[in-house]
Amino acid sequence: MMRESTIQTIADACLTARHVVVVTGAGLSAESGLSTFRGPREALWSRYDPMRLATPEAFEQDPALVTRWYDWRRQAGLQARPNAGHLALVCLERIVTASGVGFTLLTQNVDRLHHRAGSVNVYELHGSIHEWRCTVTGQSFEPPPQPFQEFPPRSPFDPRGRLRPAVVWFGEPLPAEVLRVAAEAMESCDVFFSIGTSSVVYPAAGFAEQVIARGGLTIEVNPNETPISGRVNHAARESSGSWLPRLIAHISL
Ligand code: BJW
Repeated sequence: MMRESTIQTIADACLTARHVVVVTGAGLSAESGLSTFRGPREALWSRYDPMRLATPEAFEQDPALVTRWYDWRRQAGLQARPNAGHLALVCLERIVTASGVGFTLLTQNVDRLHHRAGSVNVYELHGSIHEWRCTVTGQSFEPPPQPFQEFPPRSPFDPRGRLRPAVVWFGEPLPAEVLRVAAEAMESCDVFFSIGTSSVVYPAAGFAEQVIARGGLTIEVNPNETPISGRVNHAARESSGSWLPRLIAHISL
């Protein structure tokens, strides 16, 4: 468990920083009951083959399977509630911005739990599972919460169209505006948190290295080791739902 004095150092750095940037991954939502992608227990893809489900090729080959899986995850997301980690990040944003420090939250998660918790300056790197897009017109919308009745769902925009989740699959570009915000954030960031991500999927996996190269303070929160663990200044081998509230207690003191 990370020492209180180390957490105090990190808390002080947040209040004197120019720009605090947080990158989150599926581990942050694990304590809301949502499965992670990789990792020892309950990982989504230990039961399903990712290459069959999260690529444009998989959707082309078996759109029924892919959309059924995403609708199942959409339902799970709708029933989940933000956990102590999400709420602590809301507090962090409020406290640092009140002190005149910039704050940007870049999430790889598609579950919208940061928004529902109350985070404001949050950007979705990999889209949202709550938005679905027409394969013909490219228009997207938020479907009603009830499960779809057919797979793949019919598009309301064009009779020839089907719906796919507006998420970013392997080999697809991230939203241009979000990439621009992320690039700017990396340029000005002097305190960087990597929370609940295995740090293997790019471009997010490369963010920590950019901050390290510029001499910023880097912190990882993850019960397990990742490729960046040995590179960051501080690695908290703890769950985000327990470590982040400890950070807030030190900032609020
Ligand atoms: C806890 C916890 C607790 C558990 N508390 N922690 C450079 C080098 C090599 C390859 C590439 C590269 N650049 C691009 C690539 C290719 C590719 C890539 O990265 N491949 C790698 C696998 C090698 N990247 C892409 O294709 C990206 N696109 C792109 O770069 O486009 C360029 C382009 C430009 C122009 C034209 C065309 C293309 C797109 C990547 C999209 C990723 N999509 C997915 C699916 C999204 C939809 C969905 O949700 O289904 O995103 S894949 C999946 O992985 C999902 C996640 O967001 C992402 C990351 O996973 P994450 O969040 O890290 O979760 P896990 O499960 O891996 O880890 C959870 C962690 O939590 C674990 O470490 C646990 O220990 C921990 N944990 N409990 C704290 N309580």
